[in-house]
Amino acid sequence: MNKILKIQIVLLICISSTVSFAQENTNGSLGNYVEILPTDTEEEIINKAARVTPSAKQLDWQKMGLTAFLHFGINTFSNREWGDGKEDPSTFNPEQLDAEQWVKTSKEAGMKLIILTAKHHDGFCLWPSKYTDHSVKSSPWKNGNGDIVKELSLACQKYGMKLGIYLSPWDRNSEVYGTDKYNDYFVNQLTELLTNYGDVAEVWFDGANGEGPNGKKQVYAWQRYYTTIRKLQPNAVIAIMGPDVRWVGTESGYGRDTEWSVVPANTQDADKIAATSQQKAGTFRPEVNAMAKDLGSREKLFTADKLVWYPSEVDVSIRPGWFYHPDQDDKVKSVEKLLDIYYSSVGKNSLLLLNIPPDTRGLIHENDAAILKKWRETLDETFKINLAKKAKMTFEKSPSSSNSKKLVDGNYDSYWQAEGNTPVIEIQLKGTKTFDRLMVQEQISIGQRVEKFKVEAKVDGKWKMITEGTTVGYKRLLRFEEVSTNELRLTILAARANPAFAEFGIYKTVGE
Ligand code: FUL
Repeated sequence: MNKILKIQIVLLICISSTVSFAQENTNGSLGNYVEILPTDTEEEIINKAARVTPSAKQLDWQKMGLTAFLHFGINTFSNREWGDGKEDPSTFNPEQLDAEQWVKTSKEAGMKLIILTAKHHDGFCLWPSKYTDHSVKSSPWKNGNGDIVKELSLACQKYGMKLGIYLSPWDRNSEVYGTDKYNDYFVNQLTELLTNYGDVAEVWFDGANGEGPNGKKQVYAWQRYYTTIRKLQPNAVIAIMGPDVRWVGTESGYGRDTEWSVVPANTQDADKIAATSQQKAGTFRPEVNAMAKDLGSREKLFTADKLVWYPSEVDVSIRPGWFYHPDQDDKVKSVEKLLDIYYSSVGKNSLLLLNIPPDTRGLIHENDAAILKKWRETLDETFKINLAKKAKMTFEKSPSSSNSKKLVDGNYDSYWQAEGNTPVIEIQLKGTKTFDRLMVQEQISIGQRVEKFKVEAKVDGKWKMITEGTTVGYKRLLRFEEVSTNELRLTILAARANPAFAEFGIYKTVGE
């Protein structure tokens, strides 16, 4: 290599490393994990926690807000929740299967990604895997020439929807389950799914781990699975039994009031997640509630040796079961229930993964589709107009900040950052407004910081508290009695560092 070229390369490396160093320092972020040193004081730990931020793929994932789950497979035809792996593939025949209907229905409901159960615990594969005959290729559907993962991926590409894959680690059909060979089998299947179907944005591993053929349990090669995914789909998040997205801990649809996305790293331990996951089959499972009350409080962080950004995903089914059962056609959750779930998941710093199971025809049932449509219309009506859009904001304790427009511009990326930890934002509305919903979003690329806040409205010349809360995170939605005022204020009562806000809104419900 000639000298000039060498110097140029060295210079280029220097420039690019300065650029990334400078970028990291501009907003103070430490990346999506940080080590805690034995010498760190409590104050230093909190300061570090406030500067742990999502990776680029975690941020993209969070911004989706709403995603769809499709539980579909041999269980749809045997009318069961958990198959035993002995099902006859000849029973699988969704004659009217229409992946475009799945995608259109989900898209109209506001979902940005669809996760398909490519293989559930029964081991039956919805794609013609080279590594087993227990798949669509042994079924009468399309004379064994069909591929549901392919149909879904094409439909997703057509309608601008992202694709996610659920591949059950627990496999009750595979003969090699319970041996090392199963890890090869699993990696081979992962490789097929992540190579042949375009971009995959989420890989979902549930925690159920049951018996093998001889009562054996599988020792899963998690790191090997993760390496395969990172190599084949570097932009995919790995959820639940994985390092990027955390199961909220319940299948009820209701997240925590206090939801921290920064938690001790041992929250990611596979054994711990598996222990709290579902252990029995069944459609009504109130026992599936392993939601620890507190994961990320100061006390939890003080005893950690590493902190990670590990955001919460709330998964729930629109029906009592994860799979379609005809006797549940009249048990589809109501619009009111789904609204309550929305406020209690998306509105509490989580992402909502809503299951809509296709039926034996291979279609999302009319009842589910009708409810989803009404639910979306109601949400759109409520959040159509931000009544604070033309407000004038003043920032007490941060007098030099003036750009209040950034909080109401509908653009998450622009934000206002306080100078101190406990700013007060006064909001002068343009005339008197009546509202009963409030939204506030932290700019999480700076960090999740708010620990406690309250909102007051001036009514008859006096400040009256209308709502309060603890964490904000990516998005906090609050519901309260309708109030009319032309002046309100948001007070941050406690925070881990000076918070940054991306958006603020007040709304009046219509038809809720
Ligand atoms: C669990 C599974 O056992 C259920 O059948 C369902 O797939 C749920 C989403 O995950 O671990």
